[in-house]
Amino acid sequence: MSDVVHYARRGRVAVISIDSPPVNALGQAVRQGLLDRLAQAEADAGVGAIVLTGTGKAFSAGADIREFGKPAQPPSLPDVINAFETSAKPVIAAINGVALGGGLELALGCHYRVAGAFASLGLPEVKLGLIPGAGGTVRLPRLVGAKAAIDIITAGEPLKAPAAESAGIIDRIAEGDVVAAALQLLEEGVTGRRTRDLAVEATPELFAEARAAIVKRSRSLVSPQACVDAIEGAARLPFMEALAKERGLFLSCLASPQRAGLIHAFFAPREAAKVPGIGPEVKPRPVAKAGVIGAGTMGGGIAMCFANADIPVTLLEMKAEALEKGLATIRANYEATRAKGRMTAEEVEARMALIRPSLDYADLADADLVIEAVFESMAVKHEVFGTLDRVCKPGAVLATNTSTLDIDQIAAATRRPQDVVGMHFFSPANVMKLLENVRGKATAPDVQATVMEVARRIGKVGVMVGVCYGFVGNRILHARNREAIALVNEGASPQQVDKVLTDFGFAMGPFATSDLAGLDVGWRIREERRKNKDPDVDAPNWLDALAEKGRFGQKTRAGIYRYEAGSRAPIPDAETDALIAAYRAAQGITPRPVDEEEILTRCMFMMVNEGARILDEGIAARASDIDVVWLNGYGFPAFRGGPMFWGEQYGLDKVLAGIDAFHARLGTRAWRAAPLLRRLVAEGRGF
Ligand code: 3H9
Repeated sequence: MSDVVHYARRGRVAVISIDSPPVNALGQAVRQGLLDRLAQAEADAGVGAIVLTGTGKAFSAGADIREFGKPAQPPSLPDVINAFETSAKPVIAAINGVALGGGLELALGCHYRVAGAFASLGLPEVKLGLIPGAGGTVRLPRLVGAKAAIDIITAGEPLKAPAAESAGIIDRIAEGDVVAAALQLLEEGVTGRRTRDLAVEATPELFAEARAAIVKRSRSLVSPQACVDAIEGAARLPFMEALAKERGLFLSCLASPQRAGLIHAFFAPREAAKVPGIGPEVKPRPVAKAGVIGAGTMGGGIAMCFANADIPVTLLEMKAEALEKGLATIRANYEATRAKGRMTAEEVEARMALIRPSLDYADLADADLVIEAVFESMAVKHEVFGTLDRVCKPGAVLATNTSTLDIDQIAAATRRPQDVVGMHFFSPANVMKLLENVRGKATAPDVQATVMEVARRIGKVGVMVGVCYGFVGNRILHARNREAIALVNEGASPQQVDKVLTDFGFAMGPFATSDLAGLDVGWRIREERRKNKDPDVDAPNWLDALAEKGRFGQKTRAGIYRYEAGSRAPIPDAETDALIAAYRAAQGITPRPVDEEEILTRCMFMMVNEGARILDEGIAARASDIDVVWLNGYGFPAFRGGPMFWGEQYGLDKVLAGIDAFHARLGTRAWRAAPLLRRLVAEGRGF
């Protein structure tokens, strides 16, 4: 008999419980166990009713995602759920924790549902490029109506128990023990009531409206439309036919590359959390109090991350005026959230109270972690870290938010380089998910464990990387942007390049992104590097010419594009075209038509090639870590899985052949193939 599904008798009630840690996923053994235990309960003449529950934190997180893409093993989940629904004995789902995907579908097949107050319930399949495939699109509309079902299923966001109760998904919230509440319901004399027997409420225009809304929201994705198709099937077809239609749509989504990309995007951050060489025996240092130096946009955003996670944080500035300005910005951000109804006035005050303003380094003496977010200059960083070394308590983690400077050089300003680490947040820090943690040569293992743990606590996706110029994210960004500029130099327009990349799925193209970030930033850095006779810096080009004219991007309403007052929509501009034309003429370039295929492959191959170098140098531990950086920090389309995953799907041999061809044609240093890529292709392996 199954050891992942247990059977116990409570008087005349059989309690079937799923016990498959960590999340009670419904893999083959669990599915078989469920059927066996149901048969046992049905055969047991002393049993009058059945309660189905989960052991541990979860009721069930749904289908075992690791089984997708492998040959299907019977029994199928829809068959298991149908068996529970058609049982002659009343079946109550006692939802003790998360009930997601197939887990919720299983509960929907039960005759009644009781949930713990902290349970969360949802059908998140759409986030994995799927639709609910075990009756969710057919049973949920019967309980909540087609409109609400479309909203819940196409958003994929879980509902807390109270919301699930008011929507009609669950019958009751348990005050205490959820199995006891299910037994209580049975004592009240409930009998079998099947979801399949209910009708679906839907208006005729609902489905067309839903499809149109989805096109606006997520035009590149296949599965949200398939969800609507399946729910429409539920409204129009008899129950069993609707189930068959759902199954067909589920299987076609399962076979899609979008599903593969999104499931990679699901597992990759969980892998990234396991830093090679930092096993579970390395305990993170406790962080009860944090400090942030610099109350600018970055520092203020970082301080908010800590306050949001209920961790008191000291925010240090050198001048009272800058401190007040920083605090006012933080308050304004919280007030904006409150205005949207997502925070109460009390919560705003509670968060503000967690941020302790200071003008004195001595106030950082008791901080467990200090993050510096001051001006990007090695001299300034040295001064800050020298001071931190004097004032901070022994064992405090000293972190820098630098995006360009060498962590090892910064650490050299202290007598405790083992405590120094990079924590590279992305702007706006309180919003962006990525936290690129950077280990220096001397960074202690428990300091690395600490910053990964802090990432988790403040709700970020943490990735550990090594030291190099730009680390993982910006290094690939620079390589990709340099190629985008080269394409324009040769004859493409900025809007053409941007369109190819937004059609690929990026939220914004490289040039629109540069306008958002500000052209002045890169221009000043390049000017500085040119002054210092840096051999790697490019000669001045049309982007420098734009910046020289004061066209800094969105903030000056003109950059590569121009912007109408109050709008962020980029409008192509003749002045930019003229500067590009002048640059081409000065360089003796005759512009040529550049097609979409060339734009896409040159940008993408460049990313894969730079990623392969990063991997070979050990800057990233795994290809999927590079994907995590780009998925969470740079708006890479999740359904494509990240640049390295995309490269593998495209075929590394084809990527290499393309790189070699570009090298033969364009001859630049950047187009030399990464040795790792060549090795892998020769060995017929992937990353
Ligand atoms: C589906 O149900 C299809 C059906 O409609 C139709 C079928 C026919 N499978 O996230 P955590 C692993 S599609 C396999 O760190 P938390 C996870 O990788 C499914 N493994 O914990 C990790 O492993 P490791 C729809 C899974 O507490 C460990 O469990 N369901 C699954 O922060 C702990 O996970 C979903 O999309 C799974 N389903 O969050 C739910 N789920 O330790 C996906 C988790 O080796 N899951 N793992 O790194 C979640 O959203 C979160 O994991 C959950 C727990 C909220 C449950």
